[in-house]
Amino acid sequence: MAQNTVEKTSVTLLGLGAMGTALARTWLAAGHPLTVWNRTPARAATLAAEGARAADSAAEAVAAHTLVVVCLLDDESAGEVLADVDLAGKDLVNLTTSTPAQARARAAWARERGARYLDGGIMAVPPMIGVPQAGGYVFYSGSRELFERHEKTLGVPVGTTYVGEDPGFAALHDVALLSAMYGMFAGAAHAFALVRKEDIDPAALAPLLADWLVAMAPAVHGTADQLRSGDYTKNVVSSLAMQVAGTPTFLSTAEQQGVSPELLTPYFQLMRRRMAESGGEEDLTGVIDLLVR
Ligand code: FVH
Repeated sequence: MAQNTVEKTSVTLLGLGAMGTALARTWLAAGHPLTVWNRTPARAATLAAEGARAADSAAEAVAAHTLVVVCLLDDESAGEVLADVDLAGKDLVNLTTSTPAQARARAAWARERGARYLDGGIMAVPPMIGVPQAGGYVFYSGSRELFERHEKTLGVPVGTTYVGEDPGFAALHDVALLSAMYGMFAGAAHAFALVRKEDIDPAALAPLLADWLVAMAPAVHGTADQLRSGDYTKNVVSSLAMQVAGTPTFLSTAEQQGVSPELLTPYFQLMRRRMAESGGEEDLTGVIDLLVR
């Protein structure tokens, strides 16, 4: 029988929370030698039973392999865990959620300690890890060379999307997409609130809502096109004037349904301000310029 002689890159993983554990299992399943460390040792023991090597300290885990992946709660915990660890010559991949400024500072910090650095922003929840059809991926930024060297290994748990040499860009893309997600959740919360006291099954509204959000989502391409051209009247489908004229309907409906308008009003106020400043012929894109300080 033919032997599989392709050597799999060894991985050190620090942090075995819900996400770290999910990542670890995919590397183990794919045959990558894996050394793990976690502050609470029981979590490392569970993975040791599944084939990982559990190190007694973060320093011991980092010493084991060149590729070191960190998936901790936040930048502060990453700083604490790595504080006294020798990182010289290591390829440090930090999947801990950070701000762009934290990621840039952590990249400089790693460089000072002799490590190469890649930052990652995970666009997935743990059940999506190891399930390619779930559509999750990780944004990476920092050294392109480092990304390309480890792309295959990093792509084992979930897809990879490289967004540039600036180490802060992965975090920035991560937070940008998640911010849009919260806007969507806010809108959905308002929609469910509107029907809450009626004889309307939320389970019947849900697919209508989901389909509508999916149908509207491609509008972002038009927004991007207008931002690039600087012409916010380009290919306008629903003018700002028309949309501002519609806002009383939304506010009155909320009032009639006994629903607070507090999720809607900030956006409506921005729409009105923009219309007052630049007229109503353009699209909603001008609101973006009001947000940028
Ligand atoms: N889980 C999710 O849905 C999201 C999806 C998107 C990406 N995030 C980010 O991933 C990072 C890790 O998240 P997680 O889900 O693994 O988080 P937890 O299950 O809470 O595990 C946290 C791990 O961090 C360890 N830890 C926390 N503080 C310290 C510290 N001061 N020193 C050392 N380790 C620390 C914790 O250890 P323990 O509590 O088991 O001892 C866990 O290993 C995160 O950035 C998300 O934003 C997840």
